[in-house]
Amino acid sequence: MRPFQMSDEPKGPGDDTSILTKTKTKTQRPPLYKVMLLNDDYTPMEFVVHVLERFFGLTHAQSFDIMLTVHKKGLAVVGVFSHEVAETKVAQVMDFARRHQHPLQCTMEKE
Ligand code: TYC
Repeated sequence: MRPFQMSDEPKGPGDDTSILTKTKTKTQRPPLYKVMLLNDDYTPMEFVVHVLERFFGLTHAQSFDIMLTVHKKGLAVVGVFSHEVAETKVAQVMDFARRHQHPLQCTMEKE
């Protein structure tokens, strides 16, 4: 038997009825959230530095720099996290500040 029949062969442009499809798999990245610290007139600077070291794993120098940025500019991004981690950080900071009776505010915002 012959390897193919004449009727199997494409005879000209557009005659090949086969359809090529390509599946492009899009990797979904989870949305990220900025966690921000807000300035106020009452929370002691050392307390803010301590919060940054304790809950964000920053060094003393990094924490001091961020605290000063918040103090001068009104707010600063402390870190960028998944929704769940950002929510936990905000809750930890707000709870810690409240327990020490400081008005420190921490918020999150979609990046
Ligand atoms: N402004 C405060 C002070 O002068 C210090 C401060 C810094 C407070 C950062 C909040 O997020 C803050 N004692």
